[in-house]
Amino acid sequence: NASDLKTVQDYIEKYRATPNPAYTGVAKNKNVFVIHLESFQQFLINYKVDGQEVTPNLNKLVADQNTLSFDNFFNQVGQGKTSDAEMMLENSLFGLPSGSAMSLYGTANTFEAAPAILGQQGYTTAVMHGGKGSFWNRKNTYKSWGYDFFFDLADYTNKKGFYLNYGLKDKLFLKQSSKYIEQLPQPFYTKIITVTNHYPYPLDKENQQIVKTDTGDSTVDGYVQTAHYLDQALGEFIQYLKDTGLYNNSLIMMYGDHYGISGNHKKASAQLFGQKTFDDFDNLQFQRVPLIFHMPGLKGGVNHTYGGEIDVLPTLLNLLGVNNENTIQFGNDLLSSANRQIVAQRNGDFVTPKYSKVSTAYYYTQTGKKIKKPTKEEKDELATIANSVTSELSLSDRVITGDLLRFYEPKWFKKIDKSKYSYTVKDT
Ligand code: GP9
Ligand code: MN
Repeated sequence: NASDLKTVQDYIEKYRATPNPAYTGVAKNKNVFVIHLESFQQFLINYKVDGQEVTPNLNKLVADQNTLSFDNFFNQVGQGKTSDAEMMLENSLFGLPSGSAMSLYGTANTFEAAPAILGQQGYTTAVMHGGKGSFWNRKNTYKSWGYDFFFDLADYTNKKGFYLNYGLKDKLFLKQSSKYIEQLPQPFYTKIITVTNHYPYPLDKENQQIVKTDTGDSTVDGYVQTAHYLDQALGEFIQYLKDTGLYNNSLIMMYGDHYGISGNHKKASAQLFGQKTFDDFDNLQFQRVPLIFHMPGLKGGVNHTYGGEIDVLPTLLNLLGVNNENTIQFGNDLLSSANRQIVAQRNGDFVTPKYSKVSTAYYYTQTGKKIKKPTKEEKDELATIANSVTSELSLSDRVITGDLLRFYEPKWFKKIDKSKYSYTVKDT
């Protein structure tokens, strides 16, 4: 009920980090491309197989002086995988402890999502995905989030050999997306969801343009190949943006949604890094995924702040100069010096610049050494962090399971009328 909302609001206001004013509005009224890099982990950046870069295009992008990237940025998904990433990125709300929040609550709940917020700032908003529109209940959830358009598999040409695993192959998908992109009134906000780099990483022969790794674990070894393919697709897409001039008036944001190599492949993971072992601590650190912002004129560099997917929306809204006061968002601006840098995992584990927790074990983040006998001071610090992790996760769950945003009516935000969104999805 409404008093639950007050509890949530009090918590959020207590820890809200004032956004970094040096970045406020630097991307005002720019088009925004949000590019979802399927199963893409941070370690792939600058990783080489047999001397060959797996992701030359992303490496070049990250090194660009107008690219701001984060190297201590973590995925925070649970069972909802891609859908949890989408929920966090566009609402700054966590996925649920089990199941997918988009599937369970996406249709009925009230949201204050990025497309709704930006739509009210004059943006046209669209999602493009070469997979089935019913997957993860996207077709309904996107209406609740205020997306003007959703282009799914049915809106793309799908000839023999175009489709692989969960959707159109990324190169074909991105190429065909141009016809929709070019029709969007500017400024636009468009989320482009890639899919080829998805478990179990199959790829047709002609697109295999880098050798597999040789750990002997058949699912792990294909990962670099599909990641390389995704990188090539991105390279072509960036070239397209340059050719059309969109590159010059757009902010490009890219993120990896979650791991590609799960914790069930520790032996192979150790081999990827020439390590003897790969323990729970290593696996937690392995949850890093890229977060990249590129825009001509953007003050770039590699930022080492610890953060996660929950923090993206406030960071993005600050770059776009959109007022974000009093919002029900659990994340904070990653560029703010007041960001507490406590990165929750959905299961209650956490990472901070100082400490990492995996189930009942604590480690020093910088060395990976287990904390066997914490001092009194360390104990207190760890308890404080653990408390705030539990609080933010459970309060976020209350927002979703109690549909609390229906009670929230800030003056600056008009609630989304779902019935006004008429796009249909033909695969069901
Ligand atoms: C399918 C895709 C995959 O449309 O987004 O989702 P995932 O299996 O990664 O959660
Ligand atoms: Mn995914």
